[in-house]
Amino acid sequence: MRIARACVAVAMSMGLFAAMQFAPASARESFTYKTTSSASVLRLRVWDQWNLTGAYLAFKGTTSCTATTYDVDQAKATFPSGVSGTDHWDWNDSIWSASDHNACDVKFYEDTNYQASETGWVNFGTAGANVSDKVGNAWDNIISSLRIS
Ligand SMILES: [Ca+2]
Ligand SMILES: [Ca+2]
Ligand SMILES: [Ca+2]
Repeated sequence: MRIARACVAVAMSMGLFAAMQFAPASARESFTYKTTSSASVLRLRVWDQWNLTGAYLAFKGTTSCTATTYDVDQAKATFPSGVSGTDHWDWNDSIWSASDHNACDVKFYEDTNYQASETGWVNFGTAGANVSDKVGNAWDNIISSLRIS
């Protein structure tokens, strides 16, 4: 009986492993945040995988960012989470890469509502980069809010 149970447990764990191997790269959904409904100027994209892959959050405004960073152009105090069908996603602590556009840079925060540690202003450029390459891998899977300027 013990052996049979062990076999079932092994079979189940192998099945789970196989399911993980063939699961889509990301169970998250992509979102676009606009300062107004007509906003079309891309300012920032953040991704849930390395090298600008997976699902993304996009941020758009009606203008490019202003040249100065003290006047913040756009911000997000919390990231989305939820359920869609059988997928559960949570963007909190999930950003791995980013690109910024139209004169924008970004500042990341460890906690929601711009709390705890912050990165300072980072220029990812339109080609983008991994967060770990710009500010160190301590910032992988930790970002919970951001500002764009
Ligand atoms: Ca930039
Ligand atoms: Ca966090
Ligand atoms: Ca600005």
